[in-house]
Amino acid sequence: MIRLFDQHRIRSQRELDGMWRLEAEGKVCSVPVPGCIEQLPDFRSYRGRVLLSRKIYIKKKSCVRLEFKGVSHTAEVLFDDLPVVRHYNAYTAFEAVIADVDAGEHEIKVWVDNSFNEESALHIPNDYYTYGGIIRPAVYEEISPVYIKRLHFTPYREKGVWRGRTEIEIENLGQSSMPVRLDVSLCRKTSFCETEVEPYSVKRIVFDDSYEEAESWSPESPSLYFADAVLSINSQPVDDMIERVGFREIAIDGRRLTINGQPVFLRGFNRHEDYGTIGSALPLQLMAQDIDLMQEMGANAVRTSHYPNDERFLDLCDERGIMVWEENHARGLSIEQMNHPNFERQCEDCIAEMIDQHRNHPAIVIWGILNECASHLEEGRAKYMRQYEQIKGLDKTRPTTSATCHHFSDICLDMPDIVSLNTYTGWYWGDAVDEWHEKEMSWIDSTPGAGKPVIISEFGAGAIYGYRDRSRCKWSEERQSDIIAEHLRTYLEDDRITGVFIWQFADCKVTEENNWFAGRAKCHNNKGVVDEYRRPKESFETVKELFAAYAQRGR
Ligand code: ADA
Repeated sequence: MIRLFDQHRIRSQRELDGMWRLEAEGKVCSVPVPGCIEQLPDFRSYRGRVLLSRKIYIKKKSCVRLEFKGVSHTAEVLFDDLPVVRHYNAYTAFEAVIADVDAGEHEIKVWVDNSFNEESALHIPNDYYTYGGIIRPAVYEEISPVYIKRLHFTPYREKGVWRGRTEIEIENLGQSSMPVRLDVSLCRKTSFCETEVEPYSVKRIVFDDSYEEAESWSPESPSLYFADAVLSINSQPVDDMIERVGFREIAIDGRRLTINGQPVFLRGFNRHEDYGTIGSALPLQLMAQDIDLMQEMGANAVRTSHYPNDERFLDLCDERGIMVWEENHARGLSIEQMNHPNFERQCEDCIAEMIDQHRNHPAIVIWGILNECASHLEEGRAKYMRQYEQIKGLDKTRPTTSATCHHFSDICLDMPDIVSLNTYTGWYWGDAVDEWHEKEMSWIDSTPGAGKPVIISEFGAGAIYGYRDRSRCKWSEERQSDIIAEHLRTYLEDDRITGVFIWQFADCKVTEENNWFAGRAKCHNNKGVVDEYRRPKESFETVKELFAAYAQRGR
């Protein structure tokens, strides 16, 4: 399954799922796609390049479009042994369009590299695991030489009525100019335009309509609509694209985040895409189960720590009214790591792809960057500035933030719309949570972050599933429950806070190449409220009880 709805009725699209041939180091076997190579007996801790391949059959001479939703972490794709695209980063989609492909059998090869090589600035040994493989769905399509490249929808309110700006890009792969007609339907409104697309070019067409019958999207009532674009040549439909959208406006009102003018309180979890037996290639069933468990605890938000997530997960959040803080791929990078020659480009590529590919999801309410990177240094500040500016240049409709761990020393709080703090009082350092919190809030008031909404973006404690100890000592489920409860009581009572994200939803695997993380029991980050197999720890009930108690009070 590619998305939770059909994106095409006219375009021929088939999924590249199933068993692919895997060749590496003289071994040949087969691996399921989507899937992680680590699920194979000979590749459980493999780091390096593998070659994945399979055949496809093209019914009639056409242009072929390949799209990979996620290959971890670097992909080099060949079509009939010709290189067609290269992509870095496991967490954003990429495509290749190949013109004039003859009917018949063709071969797709993908060199996949998950090594921590010198080219990689973002996939490095870290407190999560970089798996290997085609970890998310992939498709191949037979498209018209003139086709719809993308559809972006931006809702906005005007004089109490919903309006929407629909931007559509049409690409002409052919050598002659092409007269086309474009019809767009949304929420019982249809618009069309007729135009000409020059050879070898992309043309952008913008519709801007009012939608009097549109119901607002909100966490309580997540109404969704299909924007359906059809491209015709000589009155013959040749391509289409369907996107699912929602009518809602995000804003900041004083210290509160608002949706459609209503203040919201984010009761959330940080969630890695990682599951005990299958790594980062979660199928829809397990994504849905994760959201079921988070909602059972009373959560209404999730942070995609620390990278853009699978679109099917975002589709589920759209349908369930789960608010999403999505962020670019970065975790805990020092200024030396931020000075890696590829860092800026790899971050900016990730931001551009994340926003281009995910901006239509109404559930995404915040764009985040650079979790716990060098925001306490002038050198780091310049890089933060560039990334915030890039986001605002691409999408002004969502607030920005970045989770900092530079308590009392962060020098970037003037940039984001929301101040976000990762704080591990009670786990990494002593103090009473409320005392530390007051010190932190006073410090913020002395910075340019004063008066901005504040999110406590991480707090929590480790616990080994099944380890119970009446002394409530460290690593027991009881201690984790106590620490999370103390944090929640402090933050849920504080109306200067507009949201909390518990670290973390589920235990996740970490890399052994870094001693600090490898020191973690089981080589996992054990701060999950459930373990890597989604077995609940004692804190599951504690969170459920406290989220429920405060939800009744509008928190
Ligand atoms: C940091 C980081 C998380 C995780 C956490 C921890 O806040 O943002 O990814 O590593 O620490 O468990 O220590």
